[in-house]
Amino acid sequence: MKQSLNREKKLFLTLFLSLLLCSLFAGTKKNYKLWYNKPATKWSSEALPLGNGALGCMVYGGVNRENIQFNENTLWIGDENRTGAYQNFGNIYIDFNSDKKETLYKRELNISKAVHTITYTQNGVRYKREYFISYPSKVMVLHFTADKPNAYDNVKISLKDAHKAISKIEQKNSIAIKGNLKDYIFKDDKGIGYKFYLDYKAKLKVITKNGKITTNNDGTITVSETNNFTILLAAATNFTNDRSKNWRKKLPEKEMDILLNTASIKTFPALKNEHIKDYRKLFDRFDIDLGKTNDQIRNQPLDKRLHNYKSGKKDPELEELICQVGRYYVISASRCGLPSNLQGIWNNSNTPPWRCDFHSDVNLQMNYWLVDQSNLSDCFQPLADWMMSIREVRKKETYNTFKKRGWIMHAENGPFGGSTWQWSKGDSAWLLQCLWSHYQFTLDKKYLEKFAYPLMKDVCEFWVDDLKKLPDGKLVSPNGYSPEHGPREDGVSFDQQLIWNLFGNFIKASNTLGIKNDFTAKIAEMQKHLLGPKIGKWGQLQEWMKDRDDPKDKHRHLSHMIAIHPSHQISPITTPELAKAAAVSMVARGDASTGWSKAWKINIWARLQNGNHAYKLINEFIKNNLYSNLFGYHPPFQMDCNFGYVSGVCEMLLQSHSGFIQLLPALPDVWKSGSVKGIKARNAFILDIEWKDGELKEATIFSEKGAPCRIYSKDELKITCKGKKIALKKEKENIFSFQTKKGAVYKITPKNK
Ligand code: FUC
Repeated sequence: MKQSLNREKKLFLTLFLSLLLCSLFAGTKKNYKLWYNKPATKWSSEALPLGNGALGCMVYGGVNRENIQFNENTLWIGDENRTGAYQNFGNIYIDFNSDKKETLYKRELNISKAVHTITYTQNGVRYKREYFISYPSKVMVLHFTADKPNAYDNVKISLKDAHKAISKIEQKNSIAIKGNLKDYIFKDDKGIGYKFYLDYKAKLKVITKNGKITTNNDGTITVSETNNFTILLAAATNFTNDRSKNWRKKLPEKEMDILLNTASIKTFPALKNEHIKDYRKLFDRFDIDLGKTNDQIRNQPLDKRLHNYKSGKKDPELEELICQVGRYYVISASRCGLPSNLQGIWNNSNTPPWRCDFHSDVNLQMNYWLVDQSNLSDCFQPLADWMMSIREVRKKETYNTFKKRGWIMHAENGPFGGSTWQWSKGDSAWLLQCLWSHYQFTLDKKYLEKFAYPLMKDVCEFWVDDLKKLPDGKLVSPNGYSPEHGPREDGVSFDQQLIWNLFGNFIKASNTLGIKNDFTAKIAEMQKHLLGPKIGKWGQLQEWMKDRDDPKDKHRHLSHMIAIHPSHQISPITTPELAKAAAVSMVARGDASTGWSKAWKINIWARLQNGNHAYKLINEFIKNNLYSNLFGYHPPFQMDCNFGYVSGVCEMLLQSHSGFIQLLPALPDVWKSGSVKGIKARNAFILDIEWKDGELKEATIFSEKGAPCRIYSKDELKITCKGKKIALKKEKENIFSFQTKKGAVYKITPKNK
């Protein structure tokens, strides 16, 4: 009796405490979840991704057999002459020695914590699996528990290599696969084998508190008589992004053992807390609220929710979730090593579509548009590192082919600078637009000096040597190509707009670094003479120097729109006539297209300040270009569109490309009231913006570096800092400015409210 009273007291206390906690955190951070009530059967559309930037995996969540396919982001074939292909690493299989039917199955990826959970009941036992890939501990962690003793018996764990290396037992509780890609004959489209091969190794370690571990002759491990075991996995190659070392270092086998041993000494809760704390430092910086979804729709599994959305049901929280999932992919795929490729870091094939490469005629750039905007600047560095590492390879091929200084690339690129398929002359300038933009968001001068500036200078040199003077004195790119579209000829808008952008940014960068010399003067002069954007016979923005655009052309590439997004040569505020022409071209191209093209269109319509058109594309993208695991598709699966969607949403809520900030420039009617917190603007500002009934309610600006702030607004605004009114300087019609202090927060409200 006394015992049961005590139990009741305890129960009451627990309930009270959890209610208290719920009310404390209600309305603060949300737990974004992707959940389903059946295991995945298809890799690209159903399995769910985890990653720490280097290691990635896709989880199927099968009940009697778990399948975890994994990658390491440097496992590539290729060389300095050819793109090569990103490779599958292998699979972990766990056979549970049970074929009973399960009930109450749920698999759930919590992207607020980057933890994947699977729960089910089988034979009266409640089972739970928790998986994550830790950035601080650099290992994959798979943890298995059950609520009855000895619930796991005769569970067989295997590690299978995707290149046929034999699985071997090491140290009585570990399985390793180790190989060199030369053992695997890879031939490209022309039947030519690759000469450059990397060594690789993956190793998993099994730990159990109270169970038995036995090793088997076939290189597998069996776990028995326990209700608690953990699998840890580390994987690496001998790749290093250093050409002077022939791209190779020693295979870090010892380091892998140290990682596995260190992690195995920590308890599972300690490993998990360390991982969540680290992940949330990045993820929690940005929050978005686009409206409320009704409970009935929200409480459905995600596949059903997507189905409902397709049938026309409103689900603003799903639109929000797709934003956050894009950020989740960035944190999982771009924290170290190589940049995000066409599939982030996830790939289950040795001959993946488009080699899973660094496609530079729009796709790689799109992967990085959202990074600074959505407050993940720390995840940008892999792109800058890769650009730096391939520099000399690119210079060599460019010189051998064109006898010009500097460097350009073809559209398909690998980690060793091998670049194939079509020459796409504007691509390197386009990537440098991303690198310059990263400086603008962070004002990190050391980065500018070390990475962006020297690379910008290289590519400026190419164009100084390559540009051709027309009889009227205009400078054009000779024999250019509008990706992947039209004839090769002089003065294509793609090249012209990118060179204008590169030259202008180079001048700004030189001024920032206090560099003034003959070369900077030459670039400034040449920029003035570049052939600029032209309006053609049907009022369109011309894609080519010749007025040859076909109004029926529906091509997915929108290369003549770079001036609007991501560049700023054209905007409705600064160049309204050209912006109108761009809208004419965009209407003619239509809305239907591949995933990434639609995502780019969201960004372009946002820049054209047409929120309702941008939203139309958001709606169509969700309906037509997302698998039920939220991977975007071209088709096939291609992650650029997931990333482009997020930057599109950011562009609808905040723009800062033309030297001033504009709040809510393209708010669609459907997002009546809402907020975004932690969105970044150029000049190192972090903003919270709240709107109500389609209008700005309040915003705050946090100034990271104390830069001057310019704001564009048709309505008069009141700006205060710690309650004190800030005097604003009117610079031009609708543009006013004030000097910020480093670390200060400024509150903005409409004056008449
Ligand atoms: C570009 C696009 C294709 C595809 C490929 C990976 O070449 O034109 O549609 O997305 O990249």
